Amino acid sequence: MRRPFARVWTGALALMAAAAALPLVSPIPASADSVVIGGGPVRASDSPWAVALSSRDRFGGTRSGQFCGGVVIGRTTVLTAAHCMGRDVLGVPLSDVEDLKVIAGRGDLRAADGAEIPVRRVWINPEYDSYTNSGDVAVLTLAEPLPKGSAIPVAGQGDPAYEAGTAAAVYGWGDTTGSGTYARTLHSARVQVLADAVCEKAYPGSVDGTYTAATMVCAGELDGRRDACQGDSGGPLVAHGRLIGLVSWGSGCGRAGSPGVYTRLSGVAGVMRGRG
Ligand code: 4AZ
Repeated sequence: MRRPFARVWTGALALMAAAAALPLVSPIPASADSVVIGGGPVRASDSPWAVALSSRDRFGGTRSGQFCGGVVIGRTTVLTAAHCMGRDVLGVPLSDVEDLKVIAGRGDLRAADGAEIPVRRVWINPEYDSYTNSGDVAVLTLAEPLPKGSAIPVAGQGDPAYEAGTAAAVYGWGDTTGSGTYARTLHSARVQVLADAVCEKAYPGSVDGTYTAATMVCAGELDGRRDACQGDSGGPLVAHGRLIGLVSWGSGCGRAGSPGVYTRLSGVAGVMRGRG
């Protein structure tokens, strides 16, 4: 696949999973100094809806097996990116992953606090297109409910939180440098919702994907610096206290002219409602 994170895990499989530091795969390191890219650590209790997806079998135990992010939208319902459930990320078909879990209430992946809840069911958006990256969402149903107050509301169609210029924040345990430095604690970066035209220009169609305004949100800063990165995929983009996006893709991390691209929740709500 095209995403550096995916390429790392695909080739490496479980052997590499145990390694503390992953090799640099992205050709151009981001300029930023700290997370997600250009953010900082946050308390997990302040964002209980930000969860980690884990498989120790696939990714080793050093960081609780974290490999993607997720977002709690109901006590047994977690959203993530469809591509996080794919072979390019997991290294094997999803059906071969026997210990897929959601980790909630744990900011520090080396700690043992919070809850680890097995995933009972996975729905992958049948309209997900791995070439354009459109419709990059999956719904996980948990075996047990998370505590009350864990869920974040989802911004519906027409919500002003989607408007360009809106202040937003992205959360994750992913690469903080663009060079394979995976965070041990939950980080967040402030970004802004950018006009669709910015991403339409940046991503008119290439091996990375094609920006499609109906199903994607463009966010970051015009001069780069603050962004999501490898390992943040599936995690939340929040504005006005509501979920507007899931970390999906982009070209590199924190680069001027290459904003982050997120799954637009209002754009996939219809297909999610109809899931069987
Ligand atoms: C990834 O590979 C990825 N800068 C996630 C987010 C971004 C780029 C790549 C956005 O998971």
